[in-house]
Amino acid sequence: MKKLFIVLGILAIGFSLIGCKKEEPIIPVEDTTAPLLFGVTDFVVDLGDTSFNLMQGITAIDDIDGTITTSIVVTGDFDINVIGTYTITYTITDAAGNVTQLSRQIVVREKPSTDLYVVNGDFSEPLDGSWTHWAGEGGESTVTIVDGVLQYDIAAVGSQWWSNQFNQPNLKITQGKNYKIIFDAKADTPRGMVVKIENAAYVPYLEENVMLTSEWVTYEYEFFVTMDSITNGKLIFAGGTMTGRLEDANAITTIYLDNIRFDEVEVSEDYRRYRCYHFCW
Ligand SMILES: [Ca+2]
Ligand SMILES: [Ca+2]
Repeated sequence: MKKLFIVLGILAIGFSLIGCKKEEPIIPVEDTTAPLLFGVTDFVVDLGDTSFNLMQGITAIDDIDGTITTSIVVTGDFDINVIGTYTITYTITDAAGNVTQLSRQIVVREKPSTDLYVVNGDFSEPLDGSWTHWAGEGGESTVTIVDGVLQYDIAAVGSQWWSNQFNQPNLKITQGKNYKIIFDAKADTPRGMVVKIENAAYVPYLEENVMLTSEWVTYEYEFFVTMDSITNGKLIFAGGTMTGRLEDANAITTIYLDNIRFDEVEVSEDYRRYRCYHFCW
């Protein structure tokens, strides 16, 4: 009898061991890693910009579930038609319940002015009342509008860079603002031109030497105003002598100008880097 118990006991242990082996569960890989949210960075958007939506540039990826962008839950008040700073929160949950939540601030701001500070920059109107012309110090030139394009005939370069001037007076320039002057230009024969914006004391807010080619080129120059605000700034396209400024740039030729714009713009990263050699703001 004792032996029987022992045998049964051994059998029971044996079966239980076999049973254990058979019942051993297949443990699934447990997902303990939360998904990742991309693109949740602070953003500035113009008032009323209906092309913007809160999911623009936002994605979510999970280690197990893959791309789950469509499962992102966006919370927070937002109104593209009301200026203000909004905090928007993005929440993503994977199938295993791991949650990632990030917030960002979205600033709805007044749209930067794109007013044409320059009047008649496309030469759709006569020059009188918007543009002025001057030649002296040996310079000789004339300006006329032909088919909506300014023709600036240089007959003599004169002794100064400013011996020939095509100007627009009374520009409003405000300290602390960032501007860009944009224009299309060419010359029958490649030639230099000085683009300058100055105050009544001839102090430059912007001064650039431009080498015009025989092909139309759109030129853009950005500048941040640290000097005083003025309402009598003068924009000058000068066709005098370029000696000391540009080599082989004094051709007697015709300069063509069109689509002159002077706009307030956001500081570009390139310009910020450039200016940071001198100072940062
Ligand atoms: Ca996961
Ligand atoms: Ca035009």
